Amino acid sequence: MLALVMVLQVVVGACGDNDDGAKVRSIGDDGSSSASGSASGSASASGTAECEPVGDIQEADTRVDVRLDEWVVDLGVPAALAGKIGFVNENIGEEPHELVVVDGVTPTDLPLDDDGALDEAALPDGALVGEVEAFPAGQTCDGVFELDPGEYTLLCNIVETEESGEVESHLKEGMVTTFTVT
Ligand SMILES: [Cu+2]
Repeated sequence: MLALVMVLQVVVGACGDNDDGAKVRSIGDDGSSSASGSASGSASASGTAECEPVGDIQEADTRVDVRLDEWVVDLGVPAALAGKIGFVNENIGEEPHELVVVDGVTPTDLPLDDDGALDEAALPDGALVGEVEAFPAGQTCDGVFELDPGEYTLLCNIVETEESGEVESHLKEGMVTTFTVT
């Protein structure tokens, strides 16, 4: 399995070298480098960072399978009990994706910017719980968040600018869903 993952990473890395002109950004990107030290320079340069897990999935009280694809956030279960909830995010698509966790703001009430992406700064204080930042297709990247009872919105907030100048917001394309914690 490890060998397979390494092969996939090499493939992804190769794609990153062949710059197709698309740019990827994600909210909360502070430019920090991978703590694992395994991310290749080319991947970082293209904006397609390797997986940086959030928290320790081994410490999660509950695991929720999440499948990220163009253009859907597909949850294995729609709800879970409060506590440390570990989202096991599998990117089954062809592009990098991420998972942003928002507390108490429904999909239709999300503040949007001009690109149709979530305007993080316009969220109410404390609504942005956290995120698993963009990671490549074919990989699985975990994120553990301590969640109180409530209604949450999960989304991918990647925006790509094509060479043509066309802007593609993954949120606008439909990568958003709701999740209930009881
Ligand atoms: Cu996405």
